Order: sequence, then structure tokens, then C-alpha cells
Amino acid sequence: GVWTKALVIILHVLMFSPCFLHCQGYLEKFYGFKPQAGRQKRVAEFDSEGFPAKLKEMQQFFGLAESGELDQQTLTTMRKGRCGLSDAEQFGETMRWRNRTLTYRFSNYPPKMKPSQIRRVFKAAWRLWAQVTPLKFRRRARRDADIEISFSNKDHEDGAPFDGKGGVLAHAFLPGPGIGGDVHFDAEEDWTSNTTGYDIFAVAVHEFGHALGVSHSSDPGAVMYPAYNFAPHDEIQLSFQDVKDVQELYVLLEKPPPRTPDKCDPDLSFDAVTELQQEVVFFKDRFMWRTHTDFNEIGITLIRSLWTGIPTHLDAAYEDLTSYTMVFFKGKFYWEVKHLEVKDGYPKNISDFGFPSRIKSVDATLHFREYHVTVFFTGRECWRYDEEKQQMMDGYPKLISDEWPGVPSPIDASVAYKVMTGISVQSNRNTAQMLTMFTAGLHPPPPFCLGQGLMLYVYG
Ligand SMILES: [Ca+2]
Ligand SMILES: [Ca+2]
Ligand SMILES: [Ca+2]
Ligand SMILES: [Zn+2]
Ligand SMILES: [Zn+2]
Repeated sequence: GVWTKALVIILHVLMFSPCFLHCQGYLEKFYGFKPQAGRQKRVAEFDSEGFPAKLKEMQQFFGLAESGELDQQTLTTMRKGRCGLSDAEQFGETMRWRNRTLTYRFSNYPPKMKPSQIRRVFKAAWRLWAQVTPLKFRRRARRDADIEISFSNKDHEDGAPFDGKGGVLAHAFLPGPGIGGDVHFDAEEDWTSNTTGYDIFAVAVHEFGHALGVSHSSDPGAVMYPAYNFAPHDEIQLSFQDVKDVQELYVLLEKPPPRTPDKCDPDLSFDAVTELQQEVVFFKDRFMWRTHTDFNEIGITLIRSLWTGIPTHLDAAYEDLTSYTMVFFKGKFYWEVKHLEVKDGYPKNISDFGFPSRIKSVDATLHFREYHVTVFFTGRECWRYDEEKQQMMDGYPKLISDEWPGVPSPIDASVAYKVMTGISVQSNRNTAQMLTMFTAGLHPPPPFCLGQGLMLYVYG
């Protein structure tokens, strides 16, 4: 009847009230739960739609059965010592340090442990993070360290007071100036590095993760799992997830180190290709490959190992054999090089060739030795330059599609070699027609590869 029901409710409330309040506080603190305010509050506690939903969220995070009820497993998990930071907020990826060397400093030490021991333990904790990132950690005695480490009781004036023994063990601030990166430990915990109490090493590794910008992980094997999860003498190491998370901040977002291009990469395209006396030279980034008819092996070398005065990442290049001059192009400039030395007064502006001011760079050049003619490719247009008269030929520019039917534009690189003209066009994946290897006509003996983005044209 009514009375039994009332009794059940009363018992229910009595049984769960203290831990309900604790649990509500837990969800407020770590899952952003906002109980309804004012008069409604008492009634709202059990009926609130928000509560079971938040509880389920917490259960899901910890890999518990998502009952939405305060079952035993859930209560046990909530009573565990844990980190003071929220599990619900994902930190922005922008919260990371720009410096590669970070400094840390101890404001004080916990009462029961020797400072020298603490320093040794924390050094080892930083090492775990340093091993998987480009970061270095240095201890400072002076005040201006990036990461200030302190042990405090209860309210320590940062809006997140500690709670005495148990509960919240420590918290940390995300990377940033001032309090950013700082790590606070609850001084009232039983900190140890032996068998009893909380292992300060485990908690330090966790909090240092936050100080680097890593958020909580629901992987129970991760050190970034929010609850204290270690048996004494556990071997503490970063999990796959921890490493992935921190590398997302400090490794993947970095500019990758420059790759040395691979001449067998089928997607390889060239910046420029030119003749160089009996050789053909292919340029890519800081590198070049030199091919000589007498040698099968094609070596890759730095452009600067041969020509010190010219830039890398060239646009185009050709050799004017009548004057033994190499001409290199990059942006609106060109360089003339004789006997490996840049001639005086260079670089000069490409407008010298007679380009109108709208032409800001050239894509590729083709020099025909026997005709003393140089072809320039710019976007969809091509130009002819008379090397003897030193002027653009009449009637140019023309459309590449008119003058060179079938050659897609824009063009990456081109070279006229003996009777052949090789044109390299951006390997834009869908151009199967480019599989004709220019190099096949040049140097047949395998193993030989120099990309596949080259086409062979016979000029005649
Ligand atoms: Ca505490
Ligand atoms: Ca700081
Ligand atoms: Ca080019
Ligand atoms: Zn934490
Ligand atoms: Zn604090």
C-alpha cells in the first residue's frame, strides 16, 4: 500500500543520500552536470533527466555497465582517488607549448618525502613524456619556470580547493602563461613511492600529461585514465593511446621533416629538367639527379653541392650551350651561371625576356640547341624566345593546346634532348596517358626509374 511505498522511498533516500550527494558532486565536477536550482532541487534530484544521462556518460567513460543507476560498481569507481580535472571536456588542440625545452620548478615538497627523492621521481616521470615527443624538460631553481609544481592543502587560491585525504589527488593546468602548465598535488594524501598510499610517480606522470595539454582517456591502460588505477610496484608506462594523444599535439602538428624525393616514386613530378652538356639533370626540391649516357646509375645530390649560388625548389632551368651558360628560374627572377658561378648582377627579372608584367613566373623551359630557340611554358600559354636576337618571337604567346596538341597544361618541367622532347606534367592521378616514360627513350637499362609523370614527344 501507500505506506510500504513511502517506507521504500524513505529507505531509498536514507540509503543513498550521502553518496547521492557525493555522486552528484562527482558528476558536477567531472562531467559538467548542472542540477536544477532552488525549490525544485530536492525533487529534481532523483527525477532530473540530467542525472541518469550524466551518470551513463560517466559509466561509459569508465567502461561500466551503462545502467544510469548508482550501482555498486559505479559507487566503487566514484570513491577511487582520482585527478581533479574533468573527464567531459576535451581540451583544444591549440593548448600546447610552442617551446621545445620546458622548465619546471618545485615550490615546495610533500611533508613525508625527501626532496631529493621527489626530484628523482619527477625527473623519471618527465622522461616518459620526453621519450615520445621532441620535448626536453629542465628543472629550474628560479621562479620563472613554465611548470610550477606544488603541494597544497584545501583551498590554495585557484578556485579548485583540495578535499583532504582521498578523493581528488592532484590537478594540473593546460599549457599557457602564468598558472598554465602548473601542477598541484593534494598535500594531505599519503604520497609514497613504495607499497602503501598513492604512488607519486603514477600521479605525476598523469598530471604532467595535462601540463602538456593531454586530456583524460577512457582507456583503462592509459596513464591519462582519470582514476588512480595502479597497484604498488606496477610498471608504469605510457599506453598506445597516451603516446598517440601527446604525439597529436607535439609530433603530428609539426611540419614534417623534409623528405628526400624517391626517384622510383610513381607520383614523382619534377620542378625542372635540363640538359647539362652530355647529361640530363632532373631537379626536385633541394635535390637533383644527374644522368649521363655512360652511366646507368643515377645519383641524387643536393643542388647546392654543384651550384652554390642558386635557389632550391626551382621553377625551370635550361642550358644555353652556345655560351655555356645555365639559366635557372624561380619566381620572377632568373640566374645565369657560368663555370658553376652565378654571373655578376644576377638574379635579374624575367621581364628581360620580354614577358609582360602579368607573367610572375615560368613553369618550364625547353631549349633547342640546334635552333637557338627557347620555349617557355606559363600556365596554358607557351612562348618562343630567339636566343640569337635575344627577343620573343612574333606571334607568341600561343595556347599550349594549339602548339603542343595533346600535352596537358600547366607543365611541371620539360627538356629537349637530342631528338626527343620530354615534358613532365603534374601527376594528377587521373592521367594514365603519362605512363609513357620519357626515360625509356633515354636510358633503357633497368633498374632505372625516374617517376612516371614524364611524356615522350618526338620533335621533328
Ligand atoms: Ca584529496
Ligand atoms: Ca606556469
Ligand atoms: Ca617547374
Ligand atoms: Zn587528470
Ligand atoms: Zn590547484
